[in-house]
Amino acid sequence: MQIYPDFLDSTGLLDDGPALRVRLDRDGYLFICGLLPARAILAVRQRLLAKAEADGWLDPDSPVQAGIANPAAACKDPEDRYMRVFRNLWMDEELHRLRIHPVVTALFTRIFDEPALAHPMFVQRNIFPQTGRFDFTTGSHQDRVHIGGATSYALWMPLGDCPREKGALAVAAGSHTQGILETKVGSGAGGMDIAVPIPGSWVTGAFRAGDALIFQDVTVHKALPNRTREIRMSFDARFQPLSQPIADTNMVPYAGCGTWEDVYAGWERTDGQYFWKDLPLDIVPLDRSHYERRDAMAFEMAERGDQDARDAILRIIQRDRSEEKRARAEKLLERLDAA
Ligand SMILES: O=C(O)CCC(=O)C(=O)O
Repeated sequence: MQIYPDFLDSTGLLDDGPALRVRLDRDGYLFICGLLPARAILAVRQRLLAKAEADGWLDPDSPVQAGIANPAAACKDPEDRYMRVFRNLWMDEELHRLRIHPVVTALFTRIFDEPALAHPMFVQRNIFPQTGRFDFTTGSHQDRVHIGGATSYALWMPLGDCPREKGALAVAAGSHTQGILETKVGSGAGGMDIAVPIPGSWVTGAFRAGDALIFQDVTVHKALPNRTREIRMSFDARFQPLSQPIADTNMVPYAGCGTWEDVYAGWERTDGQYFWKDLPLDIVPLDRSHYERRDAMAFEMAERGDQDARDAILRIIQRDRSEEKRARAEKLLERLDAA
């Protein structure tokens, strides 16, 4: 197995917007230690673990805070049994407040040299341990095809310590200079992996609670496999200069989590709700051509009985706007499952 070098640590540049910008332009990523207080991250981890435990995701014989997975519960986005538990995790109010923490907003404002917009939509991930039967390791991909709009930047943070073997994220430093690369159907998060040789050089590292990885939307990245017994919990949020267009799909809650009213219904406090509502936003439609190409490939693979199409077919069933595509995907899923 190839051992990737550690991230270049940019913590020392934290207060220097122009230097952060130069480094982000050069490498396509920034790694910053202790961006958020560990205690804030661990508090959210505790909240999500309590919910995961209540819904059977954790080993009943281990302490909740250890986050040890119940192997029988292993599941992944967008399966129904994942979504049933995940919804409740994603809606967590303290989790939502992390991406608009004043330290985060100030950092992106320094990087952009103008007010930063945190996308209302963000992702929370729960990666069960890799086994012979189960694997949901994120493959090599770029975010632009999913996020659209103008150039945006991801903030990836594990909810708790995340050594490499727990499925830390890796980025291909310098891979952001070649634009959008050709994709193929993938089985990890996002469902669209890079199909061509990846430019740049892979780097990764061990994260402590509060450490942050920031990367551009065409920087190729992937996760390392989760070889521990724990569920790897993390979140990733997107940021962009406020003056730039944002795709409509970033304005709604995570697919399958209802409306913002549904999300906020269970919150105890209102701070952080609708933080974007008075901002002068330029909302544009998402360029769906990348999804259309992925779906055409997935249909063709599924027709041939290729099980690697299964996750993309599931995504079409759960998330596509076209009834006709959803119906075709349902039939193909039945066939794949019967095979
Ligand atoms: O956490 C993961 O496994 C994937 C994260 C990712 O792909 C992203 O933040 O864009």
